[in-house]
Amino acid sequence: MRINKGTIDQHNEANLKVHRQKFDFINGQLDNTEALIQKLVDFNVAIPSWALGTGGTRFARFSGAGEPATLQDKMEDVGLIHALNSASGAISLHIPWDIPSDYNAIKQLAADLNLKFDAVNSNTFQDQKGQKHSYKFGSLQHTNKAVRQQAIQHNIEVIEHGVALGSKALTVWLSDGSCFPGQLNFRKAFQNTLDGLQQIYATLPSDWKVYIEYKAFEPNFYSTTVGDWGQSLLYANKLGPKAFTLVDLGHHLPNANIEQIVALLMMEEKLAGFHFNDSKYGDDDLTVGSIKPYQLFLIFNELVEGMDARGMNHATDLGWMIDASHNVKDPLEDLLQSVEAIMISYAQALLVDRVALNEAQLNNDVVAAQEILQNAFRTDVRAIVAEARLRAGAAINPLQFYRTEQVRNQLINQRGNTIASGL
Ligand code: RM4
Ligand code: MN
Ligand code: MN
Repeated sequence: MRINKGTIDQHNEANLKVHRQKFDFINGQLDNTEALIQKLVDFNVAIPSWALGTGGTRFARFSGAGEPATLQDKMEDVGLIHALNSASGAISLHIPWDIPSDYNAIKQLAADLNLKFDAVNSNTFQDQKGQKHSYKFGSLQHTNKAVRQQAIQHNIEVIEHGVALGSKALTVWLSDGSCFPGQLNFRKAFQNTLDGLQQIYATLPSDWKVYIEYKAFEPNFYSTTVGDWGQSLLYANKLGPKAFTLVDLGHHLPNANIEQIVALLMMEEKLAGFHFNDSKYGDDDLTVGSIKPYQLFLIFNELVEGMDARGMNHATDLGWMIDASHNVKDPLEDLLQSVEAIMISYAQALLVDRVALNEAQLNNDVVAAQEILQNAFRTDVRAIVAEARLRAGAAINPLQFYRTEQVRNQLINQRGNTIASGL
């Protein structure tokens, strides 16, 4: 289904008065709101194709209704989100889950929905039907060269799909590792993986990047061959200038200082970008900002500081994506909440008084430094984010629109109770 622009206008008219009061109030307290709004208008976060269906755990999956069954449906869903928030203008595909049967039709659909194709993702963590060799004991790390070769070939094919669609990056997340001590020779596993990544890297088009995603554990529970940012950075440095480290917020051991990791990766010019989500324990893939909003703000604080120090374009120089899974929420509502949380944190980070913070740091004024950060974090910027949406032609309150217009019911009427492939 497509959202009617007239219905958005009606929604905005109905919400305008209250919105104006809130916006005028915050605008009166801030300087330079116009520049801030423009940055928010420009900022977009890609949606992964696998986050549009209900997810599950290894215990159960309680499927929703009206979920997308095809790549076209998934794109339509991202189009819906983008129409409502004007901040989700890209979709990230996972191969082979999302192989297009007709590239031109898919590209046309993307153009109609005003969507771009973000990074393409390879999958060597599952065996596919008819696949010759199993990935049970890893893919690029495997002790058997034939398995490694198969995984390399798959990644090369993913790049080819991406080229046909206009993507500019390959994201490699490997589940490779081991479940028990002694199972694996760490050094040989690393070297095999590096060798495979080098062969994949060699086939990257000149304007492409490869993102090396790390993850502390799961599905392997003893060691992971790209287990942390240090290992990812080793690979990225050895591969060359087109290779970068991707930070998925849920892929760290508890209490890791992610904002510090981000600052140092940027310093080394090796930060690829993000898979945003939130978590309490592990790779929980919860709604962004639902558990640790202050951490999200601190990450954006480092991002803004680091990007400005290098004169980077906030909107385009790093890869911004959500990587979440929804077990108990409507996936589209969850994604709207996630994008909103990202925009809020970004806006708050833009409010940080950098000059004053720098001074506080130079003077070792710990109290002032904390006050400066928390002043920004405790500013209610929601009306500014809504104003950016309004100016971009989207809805003042996307979630309210989604519920009032009963978008999910409309999707159910259209699609029925389809079972989709959420993770
Ligand atoms: C992994 C990782 C990858 C994603 C898969 C589906 O945990 O986050 O980014 O491609 O899940
Ligand atoms: Mn991820
Ligand atoms: Mn993950």
